Amino acid sequence: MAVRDILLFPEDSDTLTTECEPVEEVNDEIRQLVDDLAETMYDAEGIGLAAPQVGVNKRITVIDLSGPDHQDALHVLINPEILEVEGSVVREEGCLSFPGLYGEVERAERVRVEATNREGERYEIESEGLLAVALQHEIDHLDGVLFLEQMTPTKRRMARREYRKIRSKMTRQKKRKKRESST
Ligand code: QAP
Ligand code: CO
Repeated sequence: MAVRDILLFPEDSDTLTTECEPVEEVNDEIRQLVDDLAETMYDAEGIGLAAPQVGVNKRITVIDLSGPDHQDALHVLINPEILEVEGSVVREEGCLSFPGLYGEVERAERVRVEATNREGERYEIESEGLLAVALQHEIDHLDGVLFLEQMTPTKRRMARREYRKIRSKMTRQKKRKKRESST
C-alpha cells in the first residue's frame, strides 16, 4: 500500500477533466490501486477519492464516511452506474483536489448505484444523505466533472475568487517556509 500524490486544480485540470475508462478486469493491479486510493484518502483526512485525483483515468472511486479515525465503512466502486435518482438537496461540498474550498451544490437526495467491488462482484447501494452526495460527487469525477461546475453561476464565481485567494496564500506560505529553511 502507498499514499499517492493528489492532483490539484487548476494545475492538473487536464487530467481531472478527462472522462475515465471502464475497468475491464479486477486484477491485482486494480486491487493495488483501490488500496492506494483508500490509504491516500485516509491520509488526507477525506471521505471520498476518485482514481483521476491520483492521475489514473479509470472508473474507480472509494468512499468512507466513517473517516480516517474509524476506517470501517469503506465503499469500493469500480465502474459505478447511477440507476435511479430522487428528490433534490443543496449542501456544502469540499474536494481533496481543491484544498480549503467549500461551496454549495444541488444534488439528488437519494440515488441507487450499481458497482463492482474489490472482489469483482456487481452489487447495489441505495443511499440518501451524505452518502448520496458523496456518490454523485465521486461519480462526477469519473466523468471528468468537478464540483465547481455543478455550482450555480453566481456561486461558481464566488468560489473561483475564494479559491484564488486560498491558492495565493498557500504559495506565499510555501515561499516563506523555503526562505526559512535555507537560512
Ligand atoms: C467528496 O470530499 C464529498 O478542502 C469528498 O482542506 C464532498 O473528502 C463527499 C477535504 C461532499 C461528500 C460531500 C477537503 C479535506 C476533503 C478540503 C472530501 C480539505 C481537507 C474533502
Ligand atoms: Co472531489
